[in-house]
Amino acid sequence: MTDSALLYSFRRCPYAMRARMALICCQLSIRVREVALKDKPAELLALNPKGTVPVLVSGDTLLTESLDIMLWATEQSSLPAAAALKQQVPASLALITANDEGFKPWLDKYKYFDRHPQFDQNYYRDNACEFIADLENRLSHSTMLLGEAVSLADLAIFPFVRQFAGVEPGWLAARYPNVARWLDSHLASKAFSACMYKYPLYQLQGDTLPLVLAQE
Ligand SMILES: N[C@@H](CCC(=O)N[C@@H](CS)C(=O)NCC(=O)O)C(=O)O
Repeated sequence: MTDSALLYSFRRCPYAMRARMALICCQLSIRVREVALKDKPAELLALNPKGTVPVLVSGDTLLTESLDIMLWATEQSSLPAAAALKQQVPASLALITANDEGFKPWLDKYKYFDRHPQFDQNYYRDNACEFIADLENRLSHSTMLLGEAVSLADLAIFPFVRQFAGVEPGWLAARYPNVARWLDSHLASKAFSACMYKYPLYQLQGDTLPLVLAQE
């Protein structure tokens, strides 16, 4: 089934990145449709009325949450890498929830502080750093967040820490060296290079073909 699986994706979206990372680490063969968030194909909106990416379609399976796609990927593969990702799922999910519900909203405010003038940028950064400090503590004891092996938590969280690191280049590395080392190891991986491959934009709209035919 996985040969026919299709992923609607957006290259710079951290949720889509984590889904692509899991699919790549599990070595699944997936067709990718890179969409423009400002001009979403009608078929994507029909599949996912929430209008978000990533979305995965495989046979009767339709997944519209990045975490579900990650878990699905680990179930489709019998590779050791997938087995490793399947370990510590409850611990991974707890950390990912802390990322998505705790860290991510502060990250957005830190990044777009000019849209949130109630406080200054440092205030938002300080709040985001509660989560970063927890990661630093974990990574001072182990190479990856939940031990020595790459877990779902690592793959799901590093795209968001990448965004954090990009707001003020050099700031993270100077204060959280273990997080910076961990982030760099993911950014330097072959899997991440594959994850960031630049696909041409998928532009086919639901009504493109009939319009073309009508003009002839
Ligand atoms: N909970 C969703 C969140 C996905 C999400 O918010 N993706 C963003 C892009 S990073 C999106 O598609 N936003 C819709 C838009 O910008 O129109 C998931 O984990 O897949």
